[in-house]
Amino acid sequence: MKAKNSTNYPDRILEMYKTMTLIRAFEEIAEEAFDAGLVNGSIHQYIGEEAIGTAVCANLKRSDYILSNHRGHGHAIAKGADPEAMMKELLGREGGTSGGKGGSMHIADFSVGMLGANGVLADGLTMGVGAAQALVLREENAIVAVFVGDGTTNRGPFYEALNWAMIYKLPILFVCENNTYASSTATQTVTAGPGPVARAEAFGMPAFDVDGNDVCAVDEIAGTLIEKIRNGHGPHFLHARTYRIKGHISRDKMLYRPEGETEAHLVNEPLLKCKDWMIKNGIKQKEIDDISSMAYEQIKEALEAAKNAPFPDKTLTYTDVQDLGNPYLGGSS
Ligand SMILES: Cc1ncc(C[n+]2csc(CCOP(=O)(O)OP(=O)(O)O)c2C)c(N)n1
Ligand SMILES: [Mg+2]
Repeated sequence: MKAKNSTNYPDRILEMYKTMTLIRAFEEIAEEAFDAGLVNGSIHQYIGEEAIGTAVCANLKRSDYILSNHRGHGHAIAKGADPEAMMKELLGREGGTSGGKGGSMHIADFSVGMLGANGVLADGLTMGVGAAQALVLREENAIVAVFVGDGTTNRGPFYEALNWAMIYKLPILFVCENNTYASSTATQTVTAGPGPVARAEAFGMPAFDVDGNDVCAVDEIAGTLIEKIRNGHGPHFLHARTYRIKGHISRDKMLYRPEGETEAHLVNEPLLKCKDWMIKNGIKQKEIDDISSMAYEQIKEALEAAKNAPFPDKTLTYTDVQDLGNPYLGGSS
């Protein structure tokens, strides 16, 4: 691992390590809550992929926007969403980021520019393009980053989004998180051609590849690309190689994986890599351990607060639902 410049390192690495640890703690404790029957639906954990969301968002401003996907907890935390409100959302409680009515795949916090997680693969891409188009029309000086899984690059909207973004030269960064799998399928076995970078380049989009487990490497390339986007150079594409350490959803026993594969990847996982870097660069073990304890403490408290929060009042069932009516069926338009 190599840090991009010496000016504010290692403070910057420590900050990113804090965020990564908070995400890890959130995902592990969310799984405990799920196993205890406190979470409806399913949860898709970001364990092993923390460096990507963390380092990309470290280069964004609060006034910038992100669009996420079904594996969105890490993106939300990295963009500054409140983990306690997120935990309440997972448990369907009052005070959740979406009032406790959306759950894991509908976490959004507009106050920090997190425009939403999303259960429909690739919809974040097209919505991200819409958001970037809106920024241009409103002459707002901000950019959008969209996170997309490797498997999702085989869906049609991926191509529509890249095409539109290039045609209108929109201020958007596409971040492909290649965690090797799409549910139970090894993505490479269902993906023609050389991969996502070549696909983005086919649209004339500058596209780059990075070790997604190396928070410094992601920080450096994301910083460069985001600056280019801010300076009016249009869409860019970042392909981050990583590995989904856990199952597709928390219940997934991963019977489709070759024996020993997960273990082989653990030596490369981003928190471990970052810890190695910090030790080699003079940060004391105690400081690292304290960051970790504080993160787990914070998330445990978030879970307690969520457990103690009431469910949303049933009179709110039909609020926050977009229903503009259908003029042809007698509704208002
Ligand atoms: C349009 C659509 N098709 C299928 C699914 C079911 N599904 C949810 S996640 C997933 C795999 C996604 O893989 P990838 O894009 O690599 O993201 P990852 O889960 O690895 O982060 C599938 C097929 C869905 N949610 N939406
Ligand atoms: Mg994947």
